[in-house]
This record gives sequence, structure tokens and C-alpha cells, in this order.
Amino acid sequence: MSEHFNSLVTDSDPLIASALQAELQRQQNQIELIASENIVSRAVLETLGHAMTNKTLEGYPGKRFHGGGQHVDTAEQAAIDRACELFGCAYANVQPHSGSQANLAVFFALLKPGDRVLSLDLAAGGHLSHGLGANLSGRWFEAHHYGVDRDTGTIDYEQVAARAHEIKPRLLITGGSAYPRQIDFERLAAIAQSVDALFLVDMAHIAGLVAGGVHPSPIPHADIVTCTTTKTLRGPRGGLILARDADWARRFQSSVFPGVQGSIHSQVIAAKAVCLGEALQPSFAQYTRSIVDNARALSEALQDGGITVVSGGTDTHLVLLDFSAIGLLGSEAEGRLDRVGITSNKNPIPFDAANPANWVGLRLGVAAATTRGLDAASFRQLGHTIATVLTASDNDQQARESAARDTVAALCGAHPIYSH
Ligand code: DSN
Repeated sequence: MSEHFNSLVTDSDPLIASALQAELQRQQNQIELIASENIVSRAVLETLGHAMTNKTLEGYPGKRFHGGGQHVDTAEQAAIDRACELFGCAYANVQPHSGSQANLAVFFALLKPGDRVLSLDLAAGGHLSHGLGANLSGRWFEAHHYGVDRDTGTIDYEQVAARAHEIKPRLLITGGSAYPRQIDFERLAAIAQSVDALFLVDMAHIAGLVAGGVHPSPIPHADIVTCTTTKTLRGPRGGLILARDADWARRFQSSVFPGVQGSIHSQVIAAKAVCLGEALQPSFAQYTRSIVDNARALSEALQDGGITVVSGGTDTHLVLLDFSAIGLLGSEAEGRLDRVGITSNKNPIPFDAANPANWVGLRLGVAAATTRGLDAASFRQLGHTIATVLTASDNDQQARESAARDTVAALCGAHPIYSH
């Protein structure tokens, strides 16, 4: 058995070893601008690869259904305590395997099949787990949506109030995956109260910004807050459920386990504790200030280069590009940037086509590249480079892409990741 314990993946599984090595090199040699990604610390990586992965446990710290859980209890309790300290809440459940699982557990705790929910439309920046027809949330619950104002690209709060009074949802939801502006949580909470609805904020994308104090916190206003630890929070893949009031504890403990999940991912919970500990450090708040500065620099440079930015800018880590005026598809833009070493994703913009093949938007986020050290000047350079690539004609496309590849290579060379 010594081979079982001592062989490295390079010795035992060349196919996967080569995929792992190639993925590392891809990350090292490309600028990552997918808004839901980040680059975790060596400490988070180390924790994710720890033998704690072997431990099976159900239940919660001190109340497990299997023996031998004392060390995982230490990690889970630290994650809970750190989440409560970081976000100023009284309740935290750190077990959801993802943000979607966290949302599912909230639905399971608060709703009965057929209940109405009112959430931000997917094309306006919402999330599929908030009632998309193809998702369980949209099949088992009656989902209605609100959107953004066509001129400003920002949430139309009057429309939310009107829809809420018309529909009388049991749950009002905000947040999602492509909304670039600050959300007025207080105003939405008042709308929820006016129709006797509960209020859920999914802060998956902005959790790190809230933790760093550069985005208002939903905790004082929402009944329940969910998020991932993956994105601006810069941790492992996984979800959290948070609440200002500890009274929710009974309902949410049992809705996660045994409601929608069985045993925990022990080493991921430990890695969540590590990332939450990192987010409590003053350097993390500085990091989030850089994120916001960098996103603004990127947005301004893109607009200077002739690209339309939804809502005219950003308050977060995220910039949503609108190509409807230049006749480019999101998929084409994603392909062009991929060829020069910039990773992004096609995305719907508000009022976009239903078919992803026809979307005319592209979503960019600066959290990962900010982690590797790019500053506002680098993001201005990157924005200019992206604009030249996206506005290139057939005649100058090759030359522009070649220059862009050089820029990306220089930025990556100047800001290495995982270099040891
Ligand atoms: N919700 C998806 C995204 O924003 O990219 C995955 O986290």
C-alpha cells in the first residue's frame, strides 16, 4: 500500500497530471477576467488538498452522527465564528456545497412548493437559482421577476414595488451574477415588508466587497443572506447562509442538513475558515478598495475605446459590456479575447435575446487579476488593449491581436502566480 500513500499524480495518472499542469500554466499565462473567479492563497490551496478530505461527518460541531469529528469541529466552529465576526451577523451556516445549494436550502426552509418568489431577471444580472424555469427553483416555485431601467441599466425600484404589490411574493430576492451597481438593500427590505414578504439577498459576487467595507452590507436589512466563498471573498468553492438574527438557526440548520445535503466537505469547510480569517485582516480591506478602483479604471478605458458599458460604469468588481452598437456577439468577443490570453464569458445584457448564441454582452471582473497585483494603471492598459481587440476590423485584427498578446504576456510576467 505504500504506493497508494506515496505516489504522486504525475506517477500514477499521467492524463490527469498533464491536465493539472496545463491548467496551472493557463492560469499563470492568462489574465483571468471571469467575474466569478479569483486566485486563492497557498494556505487555502494547502487546506483543500489536506487529508481532512477523508473525514465523513453529518450534523454540526459537537452534534455529529459519526465519531472522530473533533478536529473538523474546530475548523467548522472557526469558520462559523469568523463568518459572524466578518459580516456582523448572529447566525452562519458554513456547510452549503455551493451558492446554489445555499439558496436551495433557503427555499426549502421558507417556502412550500408553488409559493411565489420575486427576483432579479437573469438578463438583468440575476441568478439561475432564483427561479429560472430550467432550475428546480423555477419548477417547484412560482417565480416572477423584476428588471432594470432600460435607460440607466440600474434596478427599477418602482417596478419592484409595483410587481411586489401585484404578485404578493412570499420571498423577495435580490443579487445575482452580473449586476455591476450597488443595490439599495434598505429600499428593497421596505418593499418586502410592505407586502409581508421575506427578503433574501444573494451576495455571491460582492461578498468580499461587503467584507472589505466597499459595498453596503445587506445584513442589517435582509432576513437571510447567502453567498459563495469563491468570488470576491477569494476562498474555496462553497456557500454560506448568514442571518442577522440567531432565531433562524433551527430552521436553517435542518434545511441544510438533512434538508438538502448529507455529509459535509470537511476540508472545504476548513478552507472556508482560512479564507474568512484572511478576509478579517486589514490587507483584505485594502485589496477590496483596489478591486473597486481597478474596475472603474477598466470601465473608463473601455468606454474611451468605444465600448458601451451597461449602466455607464461600475460600483463593484464587475463590468458588463454591451456590443449591440458594434454588431459583435458575446461569443465572438469571448473568442477574440481568448486568443490574446484574456479569459472572459459571454453574458446577456438587460433585454438581451433569450438564446445564449445571440447574446451581445460580455462580463468582465477584476478580482482575480487584482489578486495577482495589477493596479489601476495596468487595468487602464488592459481596458485599452481589450477595446482595440474588440473593435478591430478584418484588416487590422491580426496586428491588434498580436500586440495584445504581447501586452498580456508582459502583465503576466510582471505579476506571477504560484511561482514556487
Ligand atoms: N454564478 C456563476 C457566475 O457568476 O459565473 C458561477 O458562480
